[in-house]
Amino acid sequence: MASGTALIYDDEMTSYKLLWDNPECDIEVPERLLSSYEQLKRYHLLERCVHVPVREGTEEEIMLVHSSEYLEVVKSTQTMNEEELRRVSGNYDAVYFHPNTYRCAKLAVGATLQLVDSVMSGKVCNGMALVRPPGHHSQRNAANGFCVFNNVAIAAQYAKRRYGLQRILIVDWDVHHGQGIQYVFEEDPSVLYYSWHRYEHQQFWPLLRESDYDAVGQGKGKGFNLNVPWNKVGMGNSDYLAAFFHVLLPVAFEFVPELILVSSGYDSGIGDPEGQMNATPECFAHLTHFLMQLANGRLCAVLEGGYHLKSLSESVCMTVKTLLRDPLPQISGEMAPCLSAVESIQNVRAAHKPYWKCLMYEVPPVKTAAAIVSKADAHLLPISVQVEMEMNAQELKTLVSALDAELVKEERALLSLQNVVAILDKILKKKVCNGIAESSLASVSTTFALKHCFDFGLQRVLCIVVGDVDLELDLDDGKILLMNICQKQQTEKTNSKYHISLNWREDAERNNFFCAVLGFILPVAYSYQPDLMIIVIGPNRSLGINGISLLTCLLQGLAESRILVVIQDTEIKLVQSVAKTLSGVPAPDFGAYAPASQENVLEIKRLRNQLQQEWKMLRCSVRDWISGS
Ligand code: X5A
Ligand code: ZN
Repeated sequence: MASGTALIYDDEMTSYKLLWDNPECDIEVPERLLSSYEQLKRYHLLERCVHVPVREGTEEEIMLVHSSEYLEVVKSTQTMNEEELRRVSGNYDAVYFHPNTYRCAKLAVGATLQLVDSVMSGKVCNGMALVRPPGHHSQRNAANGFCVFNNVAIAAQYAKRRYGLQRILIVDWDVHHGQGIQYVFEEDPSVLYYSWHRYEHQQFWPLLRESDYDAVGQGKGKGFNLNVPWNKVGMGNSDYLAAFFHVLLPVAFEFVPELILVSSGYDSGIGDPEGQMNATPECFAHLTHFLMQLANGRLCAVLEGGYHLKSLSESVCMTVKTLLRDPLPQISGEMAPCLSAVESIQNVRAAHKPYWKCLMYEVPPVKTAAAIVSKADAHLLPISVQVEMEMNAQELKTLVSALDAELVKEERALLSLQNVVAILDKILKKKVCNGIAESSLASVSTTFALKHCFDFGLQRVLCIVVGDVDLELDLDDGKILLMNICQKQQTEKTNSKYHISLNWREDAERNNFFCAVLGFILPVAYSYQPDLMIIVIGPNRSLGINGISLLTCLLQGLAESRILVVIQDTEIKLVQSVAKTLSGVPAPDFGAYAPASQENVLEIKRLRNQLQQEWKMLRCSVRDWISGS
């Protein structure tokens, strides 16, 4: 990997200045460059850099961003007298021309491109260009805000062309919005433009609506323009760091830039008359350091604004020192962003949520959905559970009539389906992982739900019925494995591979249903490998809430945890606990170990013997294994 830091500077860029009285422009002085350069010398940073000469940007290069008409206008200012210069300057917002402006503007473009070439060729790893005039406000047909040619925008277009780059990140930490850069790349997803700027609800120059956080880019470029508007002055180190942590850096790491261009204005630093912000020079060391971790360290910093000579030159030094890989200085101040900063950050993040995964998945996806008949009971559900309104009646009718022409005629049956279908639909479409639905006719709605599953294309559904719910199902083809957990002691009962009755009498004092779950239900379920599970809970249950919770918890290992729990309305008091279990609360405490009753132990044994040929996960002895193979 390349090492070394380029520094690009030429005295000649100090050869233009404001010739008349104009309080808006008089801060942009040649001393900005001189004092920065002197300070680099004083800190012995200059001698540690690789010096690259400047050159003029060519007309062709300038026209990567600007029109030839505009280029001709700027060119024509070389030979103008003061009066003519004033007139041309007056055609633009916050601009002054001097006979040397054109020459310096060409050098500023060329210096920036020399820097890009030094980094892209591997001559150095990173670098800084100290240039005047700045560039980020200038536009295709206009000078603006002391800027003549858009050095950084030209550099990005140049790097795309010359080096075939596909992703360039432009970080504009100048305190003004680089609207010129935004306009150039608005529709271009290959250039991600990030700018924070003093905004004050559009009361600060350049007073543009499109500087706000909701300007996210256009067309193919949506998501590739990030504006962080500061609505208060006095933003400091912690506000800038927070914007980096919570907006720029996550997106930049997801973007994976191949080159970083920094529109490196220091009017965002403490003491600056334009910015009125509070960030200390050390802050720029940290900002630089973070950006150096991207794009293989390929970073080009290009001077934009910065009007407090001391603050400017110290901040330039901090940037160069960091590029040279010196240890980072301590950052001062209480590390807490202010409310207004956090508001802006929140707004940008929200505006960009549709475009960046790192912002999208910050809220965990809804795991559990619930639909219950009485919405008044909704408060019983854990807050993470999404409460569903039942499906709209027409939608439901269409769906039902497609699958069951008879059912659609029965009003009561139809009603009982609403909740179940609404939740099942969400699960099948993977909008939620699992869900719970109350039904007035659990048998009808479960039967229908199963039809809907197969219509959707599922292969195997495990259906566990707890309590009295009669399902009329065709169980021969193995698409459904039906397991009834009941308390009726049916002596004459034949268990088949896909229809199993487990007679389980819960012992009031002892919570030992886990014997049945581990010894029988789970091995069978794992052998079956369902792609959805439906647990139906009806009246006359032989299982209490603890048993049901345990079952629900442990079954989540199957079918990507896709479980639909259908609860008959008589059993509504279970909703809260089941919803908790589904949303991830661990199974309830089972108390001290107690062996299962003799009847229960025998029942498990009997079922194991009957079914271990079919469901091989039931084997737990060598004898089982031999007899089964
Ligand atoms: C490059 C830059 C600022 C122009 C301010 C005009 N321009 N009020 O910082
Ligand atoms: Zn600025």
